[in-house]
Amino acid sequence: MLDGWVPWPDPLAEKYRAEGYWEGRPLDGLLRESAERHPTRTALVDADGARWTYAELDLRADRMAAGLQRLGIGGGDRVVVQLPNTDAFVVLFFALLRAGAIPVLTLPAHRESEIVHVAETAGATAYAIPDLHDNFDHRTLARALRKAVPCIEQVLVAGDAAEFTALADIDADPVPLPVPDPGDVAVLLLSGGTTGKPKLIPRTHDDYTYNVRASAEVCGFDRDTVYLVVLPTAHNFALACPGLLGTLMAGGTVVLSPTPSPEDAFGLIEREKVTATAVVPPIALLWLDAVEWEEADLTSLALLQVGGSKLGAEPAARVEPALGCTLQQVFGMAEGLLNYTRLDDPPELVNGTQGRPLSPADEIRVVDEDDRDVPPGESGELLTRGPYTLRGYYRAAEHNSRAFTADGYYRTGDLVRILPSGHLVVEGRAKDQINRGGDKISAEELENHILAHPGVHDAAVVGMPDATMGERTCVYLVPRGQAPGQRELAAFLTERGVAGYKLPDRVEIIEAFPRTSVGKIDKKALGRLIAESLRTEG
Ligand code: J2J
Repeated sequence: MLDGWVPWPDPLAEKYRAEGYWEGRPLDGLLRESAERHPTRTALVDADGARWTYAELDLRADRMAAGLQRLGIGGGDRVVVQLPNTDAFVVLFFALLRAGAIPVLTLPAHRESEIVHVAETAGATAYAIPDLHDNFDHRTLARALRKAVPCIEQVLVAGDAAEFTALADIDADPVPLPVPDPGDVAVLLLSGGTTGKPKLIPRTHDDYTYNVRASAEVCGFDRDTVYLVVLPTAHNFALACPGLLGTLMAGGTVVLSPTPSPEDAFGLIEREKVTATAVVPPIALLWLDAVEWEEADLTSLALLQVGGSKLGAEPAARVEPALGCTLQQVFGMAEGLLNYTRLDDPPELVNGTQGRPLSPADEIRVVDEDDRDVPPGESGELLTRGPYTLRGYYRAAEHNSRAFTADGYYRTGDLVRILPSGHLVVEGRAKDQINRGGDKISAEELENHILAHPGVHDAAVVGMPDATMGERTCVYLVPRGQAPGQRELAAFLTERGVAGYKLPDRVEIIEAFPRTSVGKIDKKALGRLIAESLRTEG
């Protein structure tokens, strides 16, 4: 059993088992069971049109699992996985589970700063990468990682492995595989983060399998579902809500799109007769426009899930007429709780809310700053606990004491109000985070990097409103001598190994920060200041 994670208290775990939320099945079992049920159906299709049946995918995972064991990878080892939307991700994900290892899922955009921290925190022994992706050589990052984190013993590469191990060579005749305790951690997901460093989210076989199964039910996934993976496979939304795992559980077909661009995605929707997909609002907006000029047949598309940041009611109402499919708003989090609008909800709820909790066992509270429940219908911070919501971040005892209530509710940092129907409307955010079109940026983490610049005396990162992205990132700097401009700062942060999506969109110089009555930087005032500047600039 992995140490350093916080399990559910025994009475709750027993309740979730007794009430059938947790079925005691290993997460990889969803592929095994579908392979047994319909071995010859198509499980996976990549952008180039390569196809794998369920039997083929299942066997590839078994063979790679045996190969991983031969390399000494298994037994609770943590493996940092950073692979783009390719079959290599899918096969490795199941192979790691079967070998008894724990995938630690990172995004292709992450760089040295994030990967080193994640590998260190996870105590990872291996790192899986593509050779080149998006003009970036991940093998260079792997070399830096091995220097910084000596516990990384192996680097597994999809493509040209250089001095490392090629994923294609990790192949051996299937061997009997260990059977995991379903109550144990299956996978570690990355949190959007509100603190100086990203946090890891432990998800167990029981809880994640339930997350996938209940999501697939609510979204009506079945063997006729053809799901297009548009967001990174490593993102909880595209992976498990219901995502690629929900599709495989239902016996449908997963199609991998290399990017969310209309050129790639629309072409695949037409070619593979895709029925469902999930995107963030900026992509939804782009697609709504792109139907005007992209000549693709999208008639197969029945469901567009949109989540990750708030979708406005106006574009929401345009989805069905423009794309000819049902819209589903999803307000989810890698930490657990998922809210979905239901497929038969009336338009005012589908377009105007962010859905209602997935599970009857989800417990939610909306509280004021003193943790007191607000009157029904009023706005406050959302707290939640339930059968698929974490009880603590991995190896983060000190942070956990603040991020959870004494009775185990997770403080989401989201401001919501609840309608009489039980649907939630996201009204804003109490956490110090920027949501840049679904990409989450911890203000504190970015500020810490910026403070290392010699021309910066102090820094405060705030969101600024943006029509497409919802918000973008603005940093207010109090200079020390010559303050860096936006481009210099971007180069400095890139050199430090910060992911590209975290680079500030705008730099503002200020002599001194506005302060709250207790002397903290008044970020609300800074947010108003930049919003006002944007308005006057028109
Ligand atoms: C407003 N804010 C939202 C929404 C997430 C499905 C969908 C999304 C995520 C995700 C996910 C929002 N409107 N519709 O994991 O499975 C903001 C909230 C939330 C945070 C979680 C999934 N949907 N958000 O976005 O872990 O602030 O997960 O707490 O990346 O995104 O971010 P993340």
